[in-house]
Amino acid sequence: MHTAVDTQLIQALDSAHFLHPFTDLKDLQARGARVITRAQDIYVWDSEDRRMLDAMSGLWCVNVGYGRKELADAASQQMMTLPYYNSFFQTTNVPAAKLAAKLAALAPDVGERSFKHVFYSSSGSESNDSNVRMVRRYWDLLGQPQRKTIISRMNAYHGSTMAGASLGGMRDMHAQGDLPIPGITHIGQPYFFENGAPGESAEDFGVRAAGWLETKILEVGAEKVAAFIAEPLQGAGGVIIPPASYWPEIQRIVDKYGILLISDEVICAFGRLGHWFGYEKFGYKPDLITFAKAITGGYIPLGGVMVGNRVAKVLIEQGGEFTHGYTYSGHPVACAVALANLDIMERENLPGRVRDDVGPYLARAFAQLETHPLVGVAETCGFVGGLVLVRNPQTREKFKADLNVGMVCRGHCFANGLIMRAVGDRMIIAPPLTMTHAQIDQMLALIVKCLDSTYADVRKNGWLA
Ligand code: PXG
Repeated sequence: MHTAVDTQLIQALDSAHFLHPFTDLKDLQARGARVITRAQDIYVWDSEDRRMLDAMSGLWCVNVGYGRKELADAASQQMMTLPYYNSFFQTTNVPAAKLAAKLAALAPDVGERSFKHVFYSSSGSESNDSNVRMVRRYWDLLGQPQRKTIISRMNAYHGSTMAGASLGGMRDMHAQGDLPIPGITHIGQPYFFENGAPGESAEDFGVRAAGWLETKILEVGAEKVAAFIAEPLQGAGGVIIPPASYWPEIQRIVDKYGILLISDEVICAFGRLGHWFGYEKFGYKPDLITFAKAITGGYIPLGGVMVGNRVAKVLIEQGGEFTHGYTYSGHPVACAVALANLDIMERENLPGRVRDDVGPYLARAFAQLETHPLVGVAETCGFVGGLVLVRNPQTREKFKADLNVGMVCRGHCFANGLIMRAVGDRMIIAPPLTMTHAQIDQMLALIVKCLDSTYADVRKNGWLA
């Protein structure tokens, strides 16, 4: 169904009044925003009725695909029953309580770190702010108030609030906000392609990169470190997949110094890596898990922190009132949609499907891209993928950053009806987990077409080696 939309009118209203996130507004006003009007399955349409294959699941969230009537029905029913009530003053609501129990049941039991409790927010950023509050409260309650420092990683993304952006390791964000806030420090990322030494194996590099955590702990003073926060794999940073040796070594180090481990799974949870949670894929044991995005398939905002027993026990038994929370903590409509969404994921076995079927299928197809003359490396993990555009695949020589080859490629993607993200010259995908083999083939054919067009451009411009 195509409903006519006046593109120019919407673009004019948009330019005049809507301050977009992470956007050069002057540039957007000059070019006009793309107006997205509807979506179904793995496709979105713009106001000119152009169809695009959404290989980014919206923004890493529409894991179940678009057009799920059950989710709309769950929202509608809950809105008519109880659209809102707070959970502050000794009150709860049915979906929030049921969802907390459901999440606790989904997280695998890892002993002291079992997850039986959930703290709700409405986004990943807020959830990470809650993490900072909770972690510092935990150490205060244990009589170690000097443990304030949280260690994170360069090029991590943990959100856009003051604490979220501080935890994140994006230099541009720090530069604009006089960040990070005190008590947050960063180590290098485990990006073998960029940071591996000549002759070093990926596994050796993984252990070396994890070792930067120990170095930092000792530099700060072990008795002052509260927690280490990391994404299982870095999403917004460009789908940086750590070598298999990385996480076990991180686990050894956090255990050695007794510091808390926060797994920011805003992108990696809910089937993305072929498991309910990303830490299962890499085999470590976090104390806290940040979630948002795909918990509701992106159909409505919801986020939160799953609080492991080690922390929950102290907060509950020794903490008294925790002076922290949001108007929308445990929002009944968002929680009802999340429950319906998890039902879909269970019924269609989406995590298992990614692990055993479409994930390996995508991995094989994506690896073929390494034969393309513009591609230095092409790798996947579950249902995310990243490839690097390079000047010379043999030597893996990069293009000069100011040529913006990634943006050239992204332009070809839009022109050819494919939505793919560019992070520098790393092209990334995170498609809906519902994709069929035929749709994966279709996506790969589009990717090849866009790579070919990009190659023709860089060749014409004389940018090749
Ligand atoms: N943690 C992680 C790991 C994320 O990926 C957040 C926290 C913040 O979530 P909210 O809901 O506050 O946005 C995120 C969000 C991109 C992009 O360009 C990625 C995110 C957000 C915006 C853009 O890839 N991830």
